Amino acid sequence: MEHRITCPLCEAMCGLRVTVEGHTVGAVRGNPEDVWSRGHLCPKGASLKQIHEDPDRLRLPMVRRRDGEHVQVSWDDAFAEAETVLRPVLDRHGAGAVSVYIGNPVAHNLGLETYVGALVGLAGAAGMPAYYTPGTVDQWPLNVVSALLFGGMWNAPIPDLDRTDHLMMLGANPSASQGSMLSAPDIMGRLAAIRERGGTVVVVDPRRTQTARRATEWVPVRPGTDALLLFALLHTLEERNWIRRPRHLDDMVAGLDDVVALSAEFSPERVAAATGIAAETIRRLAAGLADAESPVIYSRIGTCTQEFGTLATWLVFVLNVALGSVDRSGGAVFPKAAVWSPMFMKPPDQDGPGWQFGRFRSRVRGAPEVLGQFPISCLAEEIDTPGDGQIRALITVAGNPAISAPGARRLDAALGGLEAMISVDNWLNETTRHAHVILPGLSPLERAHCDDLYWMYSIASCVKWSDAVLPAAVGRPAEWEIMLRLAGAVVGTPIPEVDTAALDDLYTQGIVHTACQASDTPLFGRDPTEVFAALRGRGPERMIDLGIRTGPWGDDLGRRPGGLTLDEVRRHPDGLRLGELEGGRLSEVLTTPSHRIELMHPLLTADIPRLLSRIDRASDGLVLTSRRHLRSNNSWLHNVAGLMRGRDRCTLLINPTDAAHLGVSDGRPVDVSTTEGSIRVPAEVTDEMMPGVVSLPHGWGHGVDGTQMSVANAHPGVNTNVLNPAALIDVPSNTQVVNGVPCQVVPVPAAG
Ligand SMILES: Nc1nc2c(c(=O)[nH]1)N[C@H]1C(S)=C(S)[C@@H](COP(=O)(O)OP(=O)(O)OC[C@H]3O[C@@H](n4cnc5c(=O)[nH]c(N)nc54)[C@H](O)[C@@H]3O)O[C@H]1N2
Ligand SMILES: Nc1nc2c(c(=O)[nH]1)N[C@H]1C(S)=C(S)[C@@H](COP(=O)(O)OP(=O)(O)OC[C@H]3O[C@@H](n4cnc5c(=O)[nH]c(N)nc54)[C@H](O)[C@@H]3O)O[C@H]1N2
Ligand code: SF4
Ligand SMILES: [Mo]
Repeated sequence: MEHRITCPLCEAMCGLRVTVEGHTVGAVRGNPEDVWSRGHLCPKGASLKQIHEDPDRLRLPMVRRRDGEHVQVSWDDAFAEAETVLRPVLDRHGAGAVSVYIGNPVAHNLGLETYVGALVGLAGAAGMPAYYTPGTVDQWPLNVVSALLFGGMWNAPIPDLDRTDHLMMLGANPSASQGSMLSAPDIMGRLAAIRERGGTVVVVDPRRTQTARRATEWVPVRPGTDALLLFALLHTLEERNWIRRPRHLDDMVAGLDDVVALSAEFSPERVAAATGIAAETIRRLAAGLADAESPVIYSRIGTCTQEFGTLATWLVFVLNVALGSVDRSGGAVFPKAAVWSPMFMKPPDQDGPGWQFGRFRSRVRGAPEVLGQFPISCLAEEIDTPGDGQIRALITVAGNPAISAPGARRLDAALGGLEAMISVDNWLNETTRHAHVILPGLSPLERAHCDDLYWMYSIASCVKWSDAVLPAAVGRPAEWEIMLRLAGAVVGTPIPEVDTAALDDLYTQGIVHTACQASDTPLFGRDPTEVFAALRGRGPERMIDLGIRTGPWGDDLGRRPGGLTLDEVRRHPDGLRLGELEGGRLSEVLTTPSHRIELMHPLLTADIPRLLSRIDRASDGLVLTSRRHLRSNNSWLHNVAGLMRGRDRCTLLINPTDAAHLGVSDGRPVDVSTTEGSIRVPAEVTDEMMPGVVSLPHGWGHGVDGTQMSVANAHPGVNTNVLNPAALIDVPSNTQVVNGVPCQVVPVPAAG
């Protein structure tokens, strides 16, 4: 039997065909009929069978015995044990001593994505001070800039890849990542198509990645200085009178002249030394953008997780405005998501017309919150620093912060000291080894899937629903039910006694209620009782039914007969393609107070002096950056043997000039150190790195005691976040700096 599903492993959302004989998975192939991806597939998607069959993947919960060893137990015993460890903390200290860490796979997991909100929502209402996510080692600058400029933190235009004639890309390597905050199947094919139709692709990156190799031009940039480059581009556009002020943006933009005025200080000559890019190159890049019919600039993690991530991300959108490209075909266009998600609502605690920042501070370092979050590196100190409000219990949900958070050593130690730790996770790994109880979810082939968030960043309007390929074992709870159980526990019900069906109704009613009162939702003004009664099913299916039916093609809960419902979407296993990326949507998508794109904000301008002081700063010497690989997924696909074949990927990339200068030889170990820590790793000498910059992949550092990852542990690699300092932050957004970190590299003398 053949199933048609959507791959839940990355933002490309490829359609797959999975054959099954009995309960055994046969082949996994790209689905050529999928309306969205037309057959595209990468090695990760092809390994879903191996992920499912991984003998190390947990099928039963585990509890940690006194001697530290984890043993398998029944679900009843696991829930009882979770209650036993969690309740005393709640009784003694209340929810103020509890926190939650929400990891990356949550965004690709229907049940977790729709129900993790129940856990953090109820825990927050009960007094949990903050929850943590890898957002602050990822896209938080984009969220901040989206909120300020466009009104919603998940509301931003994406490059119209299929129509642009000039794409400038900074800090992104889709040849590995397959696209991020930009969903486009076969993104490399689309970049090639830009060049085939006579267009230009410019890649700004300290590393000549596979993406850069296939571009028209690679521009090596000194890490952390993109904001200087972007300001100098704006400066040049102004100087040459190349700023475009098209009619469609006339009344829709506020503050362009003010930002242009700020760019006066950033001439190409002035930023050349700091960025490592010659003034004439900057002027030529500006001319390339100005000459293009439909230029667009896109940036991603390399320009977020750096010293000036917020300013760089802001300036990308400023330039897209200055080039007249925003909301215009071929430029930076707002996708029209077919599925509405409650995530898109402004959080109810942000009740004013604008966005508030710094409404509360972290206990230990006094970090101001940004969009409700502290830097991820605060988690360790909040756990290991005694006092009122100390975190004593942690729930991790599909996350591996022991590897993914900067200052990783301290966090690893802190996790070991928790009074209660519960992990909802499918493997016994570097983080979950500290958990008193591990509650595993189903494999990607055992659960239904439907994306919501990523359609907000997609190059076409589609909707797809995937039923589970294989049945789950009898009695296994779904992850959304686990979320409800833990949520119920935090507000007082013993975990085994939580009535998940009743709590599901309450939670869904709560969301409906809030959405009916929020002016930025399609439910605004409607009767919540009526809305709830119109929904079908329960759990995540009901949530997605709500999202589809209130989306632009939905049946508006019965008011638009013939419109989409989840039932209708299910009848189309190859998906529904509803519309293409189109400009002309600005007035519909902006939710800023002025109903314009607001380019200026004190949070942004307050950071300009810090950027100016970067211009004349003496060289940082050698700096460390991060990278990804096509055959990994952050920290958790190293247990798939098929993806681990080939040579060691956890190496320090270093330019031949630096290597010669430091006495580093290819393939030989080096000691890398920073103010935070040091590690030993093999060097890979390659001119794909610009001089002065080294690169390590993130997500490694396996082989730790007490883990059950036989393949990963045989190829452990080292954890780059042992090196990335907890205290290095992009100030306005609370984002950790993992690109441009000063480091020393010393060759390890050969033994004997
Ligand atoms: N130095 C440096 N650090 C970085 C980055 C970097 O570029 N450089 N990148 C950052 C970024 S962008 C991110 S997103 C983070 C990632 O940070 P995390 O989200 O903390 O880490 P992941 O490696 O994605 O961990 C995924 C976890 O989910 C579990 N898991 C996998 N599938 C499932 C499932 O279906 N259900 C459940 N319950 N669990 C599951 C895995 O076992 C693993 O424990 O790392 C960040 N850290
Ligand atoms: N196969 C695979 N796919 C993934 C993931 C994975 O681990 N493996 N992770 C997923 C996740 S969670 C995310 S967030 C996305 C991220 O997706 P991308 O943003 O495309 O991330 P990377 O592939 O890490 O590319 C970042 C690039 O930034 C460059 N860079 C570093 N510092 C700077 C700088 O200061 N300036 C500039 N201009 N460039 C810099 C790096 O050299 C690198 O080439 O990928 C997702 N997709
Ligand atoms: S590109 Fe992403 S969605 Fe497509 S098969 Fe690979 S991992 Fe899955
Ligand atoms: Mo990420």
